[in-house]
Amino acid sequence: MRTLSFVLLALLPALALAEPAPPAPAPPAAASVAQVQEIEIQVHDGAYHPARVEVKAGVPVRLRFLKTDWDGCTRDVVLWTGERHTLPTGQPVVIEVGPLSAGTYGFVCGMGMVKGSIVVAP
Ligand SMILES: [Cu+2]
Repeated sequence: MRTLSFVLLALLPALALAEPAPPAPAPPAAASVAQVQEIEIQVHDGAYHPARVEVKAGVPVRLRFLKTDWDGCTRDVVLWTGERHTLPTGQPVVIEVGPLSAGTYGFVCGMGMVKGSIVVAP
């Protein structure tokens, strides 16, 4: 019996090593089907967090603004297109921007005081 225990103990490390390797990670989805760059921007304390986001050109962009304070200054956000959205506290506002070409696109609060930008890399 002593010999058998010894053999089992001796085999344990070998058994652990013999575990099958984890499966290889799946390859990336074919041809970026329905790919969207979703960016969450939190709005509080008189600023956008983050105030500067980076995305890739040509891939649709979805902005998700979430205002978490009651400050009136950032109640509205105005996009570079002039489009204005009201941000109710605690309720995400999703804006489908679509694909952008390379460049920098700004957004501001309703008074043009608080600024944020989307930097689109080629
Ligand atoms: Cu403001």
